This record gives sequence, structure tokens and C-alpha cells, in this order.
Amino acid sequence: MSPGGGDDINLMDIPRKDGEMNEVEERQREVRLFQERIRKGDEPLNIAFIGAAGNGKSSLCNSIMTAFSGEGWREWATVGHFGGLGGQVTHHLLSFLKVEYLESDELHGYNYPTLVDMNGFENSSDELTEELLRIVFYGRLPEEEKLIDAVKLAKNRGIEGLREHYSQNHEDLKIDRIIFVASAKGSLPTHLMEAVRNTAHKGDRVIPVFGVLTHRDEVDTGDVEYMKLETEFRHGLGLPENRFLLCTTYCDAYDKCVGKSRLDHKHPGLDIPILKFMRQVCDTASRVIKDRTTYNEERPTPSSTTNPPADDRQTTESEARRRENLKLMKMFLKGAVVAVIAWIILQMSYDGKDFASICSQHRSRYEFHGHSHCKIDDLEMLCSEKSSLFMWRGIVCLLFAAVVIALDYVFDRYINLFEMLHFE
Ligand SMILES: Nc1nc2c(ncn2[C@@H]2O[C@H](COP(=O)(O)OP(=O)(O)OP(=O)(O)O)[C@@H](O)[C@H]2O)c(=O)[nH]1
Ligand SMILES: [Mg+2]
Repeated sequence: MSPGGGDDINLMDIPRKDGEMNEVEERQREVRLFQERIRKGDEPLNIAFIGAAGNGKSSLCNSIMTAFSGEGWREWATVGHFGGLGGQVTHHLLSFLKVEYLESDELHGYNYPTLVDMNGFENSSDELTEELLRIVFYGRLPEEEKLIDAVKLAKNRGIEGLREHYSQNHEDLKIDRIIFVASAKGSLPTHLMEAVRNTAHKGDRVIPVFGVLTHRDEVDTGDVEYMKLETEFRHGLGLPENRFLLCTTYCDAYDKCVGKSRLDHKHPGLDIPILKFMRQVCDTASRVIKDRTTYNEERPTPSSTTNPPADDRQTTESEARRRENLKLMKMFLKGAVVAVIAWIILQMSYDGKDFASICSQHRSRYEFHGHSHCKIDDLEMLCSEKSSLFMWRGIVCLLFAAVVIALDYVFDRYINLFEMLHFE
């Protein structure tokens, strides 16, 4: 058996004209063409699969790895629809290196890509979604970290806080290609598409975007509704023919349709279009522009579609400043209230007792000198003792207020650290 080919046939001897090859032979020819394209020895490409929940990202990843390995289907990426951010079971990023999905040692010598299956993006094109995408595309989200942690961090510390946090991470899996996955059946996540296009194209580093529509088995390609959806998908992501694929993935529905389970049978008919498409995706002729730009260096630049105009941006910035000032004011007010309460408590609990003790001290001193009443200078002494007591109480209350404000600030600033450490 030839590596990745599935059967022992001399691939280059196979006639190339359509119709003259059966599916197994055609698949083998595609495998060989793919291997010629990816070459040996280079760095493997990191390909991110982005799309709305349940649109077939994991199924597509598994189908690609099945087509590459030639050993039959396996569930490397867990398939199943877990819903959006709110109800999803996991939002982890999962990466699959060639050593994990290729069994033959001979294939390891080729530059097969690393696939990055990403869950958890909602159909939104707001600033937060774009920043989360940038974090993923710059390889700053560690595999063990949930996307929801980044969302929480942004809620507590704002987008700048999010950038600051992730700019400290290492660049683990910087993305070289993006494959946007949507279902040919149903509606398109147009906002997420817009966010991906903006994030991939704006700023210095430009990443090539590809698009796949899954569920081919469930649509009629001649149907007007489908044609409309395909046009919208390709237009939305700016996809020419070579960067677009409509396919069926390895799934239960296809097994039922052909009457053969993927657990026992290979489906070369599914592999062929996937291999052809992946040859385009992994073509090193299409490169990332300004690839060496890092997450810290890049700052999003305005795009024509989603970025607000200059006036709006100023409004957003002044709104953020206003909120920050309000937060600080609240902290100081809280500190002031605490100081007043502390003062009242000190007055109530010690004042009478202190006066009684001072007076009794003075009375014994007056009696010793044979006086029955306090002299003026004694009263002054009494007053000065009272005022020093007054001053110390004031200092104690102010210190108390300062500690409350400082604690408030520290918790506000570092609460996410606790969340990250799962002290929720
Ligand atoms: N009929 C058909 N069903 C498919 C196809 N691709 C995926 N599915 C089904 O769609 C459902 C969701 O697929 P997943 O691959 O888990 O989708 P996902 O995008 O990874 O979902 P999340 O991880 O929740 O974001 C599964 O039940 C798949 O069997 C396809 O081409 N045709
Ligand atoms: Mg998935």
C-alpha cells in the first residue's frame, strides 16, 4: 500500500482524463499531487477552522485528516453540536499535528499541516469578537484555556486589558491559513464572516482566507435558494473559485445515504474534493503578508465595513474614559463612607470613657493641690489631650479608608487572575 494512498497503484501511470479513473485511483492521484505541493522539510502550516456552532468544523477536520492519512476515518476532533457561547460544553482550541493523524512514518517526512479546530465564536462582528479572533490568529490562546475566560477578562478589564494580558503569552500556533466553515443548509453567520474577514485582512499581517460549505448532501445545487446562499458566502468572504469548496463530510447522514458505515469502509468519493481543495489551501505560493508581525506590534486599523468612523471612535474612547473615572469616583466614595462610619464607631465607643478617665486624672491632681475647681491651664491641657485624641482618630479613619480603596482597586484589577486560577 502506498503512503496515504490507500492502495498499491503507481499513481503517475494513471490516465489523467476524467472518466478514465475510478474513485480509488483518482483519490491516489490527488494524494500524490498534494504531496508534491506541500514538499518536505518546510515548517508545517497552521490552519484554523472558524465558523458558527454546529456548522461542521470538527467533521471537516476529521474528513481532512482521513483524506490525508488514507487509513480510514477516525474521530480525532469530537463531533457534535454544543450550542453557542452560553450553553457550549467546551470552547477549547484543539490542534492536530501531523504526527497525531498520520500513521505511516514515510508520511511524517512531508509537510502536512497542523489543523486547529476552534469552538465558541458567536455570530457577531463587534470589537470583542475581532480581538478574540486576533488572539487566536496570532497563536496567543493556549490550548488549555477557554475562550470564555478571555470573554470574562474583557468584561472586567476592557479590550485594552485583554490585549495587555494576551500580549504576554507566547506565540504558540500562529495561524497561516483560515478556513471559514458554514453549512450549505440554513442561514449564514454573516456577522462572524465579516469579523473574520476584517481580522484577517486589516492591520499589517494579512492571512489568506478560504471557505467551505458543508452539508452538500442536503442541498440541491441548482436550487435558487442555495445559489443565493453560495453567492452571499463567497461575496462575504471574498472567495474566488479556487478558495471555495462545497462538500459533504464524513458523517452519519452520508453513511446512511450510501448504506456503508465510515467505521468499516473508506469513502474515496469524499476524499477527492477535499484533497483538491487542500492542495490550494497548502499552496505556499499564497503567503501571509508581513508574516513576522507580532500580536503586540499590530494594532487594528480602520476598515471600511465594521470599524466605526473617527467620530464614533472618539465617542467610544471618551465613553471608556468616562466609565474609568466613574469607577475611580465610586471607589473614593466607598472609602469616604467607610471612613465616616469608622469615625462614628470610634466616637461612640471611646469618647465618654476617655473624658471620664482624663477628668478623674485631673480631679485627683486638683485635689492634691487643694483646689476644688479646674484651673484655666488645666482645662487647656484637657483640650489639647482631647484634640490629639481627635487627630489620631482622624488618622486611623483615613488609613482605614485608604486600605479599603486600595483593596477595591487591587480586586478590580486582578480579579481575572483569580478567575484564571479557577477561584470563581
Ligand atoms: N448531512 C450532513 N451532516 C453534517 C455534515 N457535516 C457535519 N454534519 C453534522 O453536523 C453536526 C455538527 O457537526 P460538527 O462537526 O460537530 O460541527 P462543529 O462546527 O464542530 O460544532 P461545534 O464544535 O459545536 O462548534 C454533526 O451532527 C455532523 O454529523 C455534512 O456535510 N452533511
Ligand atoms: Mg466542533
